[in-house]
Amino acid sequence: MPVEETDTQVIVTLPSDPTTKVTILKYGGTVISWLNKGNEQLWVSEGAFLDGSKPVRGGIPLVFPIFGKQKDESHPTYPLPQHGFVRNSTWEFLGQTTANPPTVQFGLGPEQINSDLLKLWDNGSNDFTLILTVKLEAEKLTTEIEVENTGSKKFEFNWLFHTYFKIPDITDTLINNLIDQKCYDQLLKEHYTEKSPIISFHEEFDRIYQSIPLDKIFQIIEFGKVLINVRRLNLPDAVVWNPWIKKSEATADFFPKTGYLNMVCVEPGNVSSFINLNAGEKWKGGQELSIGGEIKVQTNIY
Ligand code: TA6
Repeated sequence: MPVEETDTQVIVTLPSDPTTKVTILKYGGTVISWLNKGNEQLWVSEGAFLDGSKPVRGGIPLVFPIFGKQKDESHPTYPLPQHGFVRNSTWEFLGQTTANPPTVQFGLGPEQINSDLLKLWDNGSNDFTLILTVKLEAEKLTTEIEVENTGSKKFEFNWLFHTYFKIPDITDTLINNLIDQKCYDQLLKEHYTEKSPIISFHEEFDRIYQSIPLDKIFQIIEFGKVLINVRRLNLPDAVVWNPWIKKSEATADFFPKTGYLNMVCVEPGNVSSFINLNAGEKWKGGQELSIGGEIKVQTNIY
């Protein structure tokens, strides 16, 4: 069955290959599994809560209307919890939009959001509709979001797909095509230009790469082989994160504690600035995740 709905999940299977499927938890609209020919591509903590009690630690949590924690006390998103309130709200399954490639949609509006959380944003005065589209193809998963301002006044927001990729070993993992990009290092609290032709990991890593040309595709590489390609659709930024040892140990739902060795987050978003949406306007952004292929060096590394 190409699309199966349970009380809490929707499972989409590729008609041509029953071992290729994607599972979306209605809570948070969180993709919690992407099997490509039976091989899991996403990392989910063994301590993740899948019962709707906490945002999922892993998969593809959704971040809106604020990335991180707002530091400007005067900003309407200041009172909101880290990463906003859509990863901890239950989305409505809207159904299948196309048969091949199988594509499904989920919707979220103010009425589905915890009222205590909703009123933290502009006193609950913003009206909006979010539509999440998940498309499954052979060797490829695309997730897109459409944000519509259905209210009578403008608002501004961040969006991010907080994608956790499953990898064999972070110490053998490289990410390319970020050289010469401006970034904000969340650990050093500094802005600088990335000088490494290829990113490698040997400690906690938490950088927001900003205003990257959309033709830049990030490749997660191991031993000269492309594991995953990350292409952004209308999302200028990307966060790269690995919690490493201390942060993993300090994060209650992060299990096993050695799990940092087997995951890396590459998170397409619009987080270094806000998207302004006037009443009646719509905005769209997405990520296209594909498997394998040739290494493409898109930067001048010589
Ligand atoms: O995307 C990276 C990041 O902002 C890190 O700074 C870290 O906080 C991570 O998100 C996880 O955040 P969470 O709220 O899910 O624990």
